[in-house]
Amino acid sequence: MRIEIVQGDITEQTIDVMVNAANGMLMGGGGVDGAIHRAGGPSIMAECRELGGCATGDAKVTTAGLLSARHVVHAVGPVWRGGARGEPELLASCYRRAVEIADGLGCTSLAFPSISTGIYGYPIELAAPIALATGREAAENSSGITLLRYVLFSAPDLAVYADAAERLGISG
Ligand code: AR6
Repeated sequence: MRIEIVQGDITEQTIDVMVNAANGMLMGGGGVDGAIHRAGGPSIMAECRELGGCATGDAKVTTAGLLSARHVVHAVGPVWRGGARGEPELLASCYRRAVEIADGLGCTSLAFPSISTGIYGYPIELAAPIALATGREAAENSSGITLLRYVLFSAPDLAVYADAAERLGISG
């Protein structure tokens, strides 16, 4: 199992499963969600409308439209409310569910954005170790996941993830 930490636009990745940082309505929005729906085209939203929303900490799957992926897994991260409202568990659950869903579909690779650390305000220094450790654990418990790629939009965000990876003994 390989873990990659890269800087870039997640919509430009070629991967089995592209993970979206969605909201509970699955109705699109700004940030990475807006970028995925823009680049993927309207078929993804048409499928999202049929899913009936998604609970925080969970994820649901659609096809990937025009993206270079087989599926988009729409994960709903927690809004940061100070950290004592279950945010760490809910964030971990997003990464776990995304890996489980991908594995269940027979996929082997996932690309993640930094869920909840944009509009939802989760401090990235706290989110990065959860994203990396939970993803790694879920992949190790999976039957066939061989690659997790964390795609960070900015150089400072990349540095935070690289630092967290080093602390966790993950070599990029
Ligand atoms: N590729 C990779 N990362 C990106 C991209 C991109 N194209 N665009 C933004 N990011 P956010 P959240 C980074 O706000 O905090 C939406 O409206 C961004 O810099 O996209 O989970 C949804 O509909 C940040 O580091 O997601 C929800 O309502 C990270 O992606 C809400 O935002 C996540 O930022 C979800 O908020």
